[in-house]
Amino acid sequence: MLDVSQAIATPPPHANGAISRYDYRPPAWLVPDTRLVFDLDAAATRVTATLSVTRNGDHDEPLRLDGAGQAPLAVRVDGRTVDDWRVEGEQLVVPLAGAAHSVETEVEIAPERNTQLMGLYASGGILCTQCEAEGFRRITYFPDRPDVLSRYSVRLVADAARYPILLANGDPVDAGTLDAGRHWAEWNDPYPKPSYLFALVAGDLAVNRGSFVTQSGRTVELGIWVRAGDIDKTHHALHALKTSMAWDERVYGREYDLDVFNIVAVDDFNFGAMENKGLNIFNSRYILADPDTATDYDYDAIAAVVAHEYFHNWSGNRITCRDWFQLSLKEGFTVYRDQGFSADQGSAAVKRIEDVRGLRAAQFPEDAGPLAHPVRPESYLEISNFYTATIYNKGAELIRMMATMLGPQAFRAATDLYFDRFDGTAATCEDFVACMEEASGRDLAQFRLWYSQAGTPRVAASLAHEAGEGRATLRLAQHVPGTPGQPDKQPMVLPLRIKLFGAETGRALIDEQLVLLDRGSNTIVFDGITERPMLSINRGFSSPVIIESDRSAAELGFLSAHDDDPFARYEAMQQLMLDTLVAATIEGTPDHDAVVTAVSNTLADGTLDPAFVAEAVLLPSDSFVGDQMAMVDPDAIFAAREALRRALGKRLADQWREAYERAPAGPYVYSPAAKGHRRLRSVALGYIAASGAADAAALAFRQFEAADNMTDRQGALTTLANGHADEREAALDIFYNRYADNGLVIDKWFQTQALSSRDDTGRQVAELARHPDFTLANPNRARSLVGAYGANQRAFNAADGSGYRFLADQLIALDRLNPQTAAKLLPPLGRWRRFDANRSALMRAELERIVATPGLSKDLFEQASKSLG
Ligand code: B3K
Ligand code: ZN
Repeated sequence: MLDVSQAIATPPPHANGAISRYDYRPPAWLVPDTRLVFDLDAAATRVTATLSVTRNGDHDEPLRLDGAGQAPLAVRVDGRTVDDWRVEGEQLVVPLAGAAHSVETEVEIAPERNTQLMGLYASGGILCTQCEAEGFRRITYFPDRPDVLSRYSVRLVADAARYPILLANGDPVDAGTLDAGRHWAEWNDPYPKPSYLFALVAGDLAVNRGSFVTQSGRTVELGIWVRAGDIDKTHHALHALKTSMAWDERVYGREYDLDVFNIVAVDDFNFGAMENKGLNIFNSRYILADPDTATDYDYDAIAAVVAHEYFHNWSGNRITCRDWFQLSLKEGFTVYRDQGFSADQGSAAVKRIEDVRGLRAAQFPEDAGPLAHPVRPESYLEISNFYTATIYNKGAELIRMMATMLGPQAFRAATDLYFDRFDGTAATCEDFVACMEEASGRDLAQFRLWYSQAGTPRVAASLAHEAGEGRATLRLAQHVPGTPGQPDKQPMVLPLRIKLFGAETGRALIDEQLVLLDRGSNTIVFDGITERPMLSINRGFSSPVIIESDRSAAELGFLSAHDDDPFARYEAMQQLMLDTLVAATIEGTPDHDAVVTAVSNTLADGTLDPAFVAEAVLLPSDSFVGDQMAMVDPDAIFAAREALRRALGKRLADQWREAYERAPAGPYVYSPAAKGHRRLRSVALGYIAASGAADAAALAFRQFEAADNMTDRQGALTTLANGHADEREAALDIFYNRYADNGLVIDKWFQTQALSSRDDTGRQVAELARHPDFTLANPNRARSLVGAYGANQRAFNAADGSGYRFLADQLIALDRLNPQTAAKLLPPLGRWRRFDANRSALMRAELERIVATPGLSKDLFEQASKSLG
């Protein structure tokens, strides 16, 4: 029997200076109530904080308040100025004699000089905040940890002309005017919350208002706040918010709890959005949309992020995290919830394919590289570095596996129990799993390994058939690869949905079964199988694992056309494409026939949803092919993939033309069916161009010019940007000039060029970095060029190391402004172990240069030093 408890309980060694999850101690002082007064000004904002504090337990510890970058101007205890306080490191330490006191501090901060975009900062004339994870300490002194929950009342004072709108968490209480053109507003949030959920916004904003009547009949006032000129681009977000509110009532029984819910969009934001209680603050790219400027992908992402932040009101705000090691408690669960929401808005199959594609693009490489960490990490230097695909997306897969094992009814009972039991508290991942167990009666002891063991499990699956006996034998063996600090792993619990199909008739030989692989290996025998069976495994991607099966190209081709699970169908096609590309890369002898036949069959199947077809016929990305290989040869992978694209383009020329023309004409509509047609059209256009057809550039340019929406326009631009036709420069210029004053669209202009498959992309990226519109100060812009280039496997890995040098130069410069965003862009340099000696030496040299940079942030230091290994 496996000893799981020991594996979980033994603390691993951690680097000096790192914070360990085993160091958790309850807070020495609690803060039941917090009163904040802000005298707002971009250059100098005065913050007065009055904390009612109570001693937590029997101890004589002083009160320790976290701060960062400011100094106390005054400290008062119970209304009297005191001077026996001290500053230790960045903490303010105040000796207190009694069990309860009122502690008041005053500080002055400078929002306009805050380039890190953490704490209180200025974005295009709007003052706004970002506090998760540890930004509140940059605003005022406070026990800045998620398990100190406090009721906040806030007074905002500001110049009425410059900042006519004053917003904070909770419900508005009162407002009024003052002398000298100033005004004030009071906000009160009755729900105790951790400091990371604090928010305020002051600015000249317009609002798109709506309302929502909750299931118990309360009316909630909704507001989407943006610059006046952007109001017309907020309808989709408002609609998504209302849909999310109804969905959470229906699917999880969760009702909203304040009288108002506000969302503010700002242009300078370190990530997607933030779930501050009653006052979400968003990166404008996840709010603003109209058909002319936003793609279908943008529309989908806006709905998903609006839903995600709204769902946090319960999974994150009403129940928060005890400490930051529990981050996936709120993030993994909330991603799972937003995935369910999006699946319900259109095609669940396509949504699942997109989510798995994302997991494989971001999380699998993380799990296989130097920054691998468990869903519940063991230690960190800088918590901002742990907002990762592992915490979010693998975390969501863990919830999904539990939901699969429990079934819908027990899972809902378990989430009800969790929300009920931990409402108003700061909880742990363990608390969540315990609710899953209690509500279902299922033992999840071994399943908990998913929270503590990093690495993507690999499952070898082989199916044998003894025709005479009518017996099929499935052999499964799992292996979890070693990861940094975790060389040896124990077997995990893998729920695998399995089905068998007959190789001759194609009919189902068994009903779908849920197999739990919880040992190193297992053998499952199926009787009554007279026809030769084919294996459909990990249907719906029921476990986030890598399946290594010995299925032939013929079997994969068959499954790609006939499997009754759409994900399995897609997966069979992907496997076939991967096998073909890996063989072509290694052996250089491409055999395209099986893929061409399978793609042809998929295109010809009139019963399929075009959105599904578009996903199924797309080749795996260069980097996903690279991830399958011990040593990545970016040029060979690129050549193999381009050759296969060309073969598909040429040999299926008529079918691509037919698919291209199939989309019904008419003005833009955002609906699942219309999206599917547009998607397939752009994919078909890409294959027509790949075929080398003489009219491809003209066709793309015609689409570019005729488009009444950004999806078609950007689809055409992407195709043109990959080529050398004259239309390329023309389209890029038209696009730039048309959208010169729209930052979000200019981001697309940069990104499309940085992702280009042309030979000279590296040189173009270097030139674009000198373009007057390029700036590292805006995270979206930095990501659109530097981030996109790092994701372009072939261009970034130019053999002369120019890509590596460019990235390191940009990161060093960005780190001085915004360490959090710089650290996020580092991972492409950490792949050095997977490349040839020349490239890996060049990458290491850049990592070493970064680590040796004087004044480097903790954020970038942690990522770069861990990447060196
Ligand atoms: N909770 C925030 C992420 C905060 C990131 C801080 N570095 C948004 C979200 O996950 O919904
Ligand atoms: Zn989240």
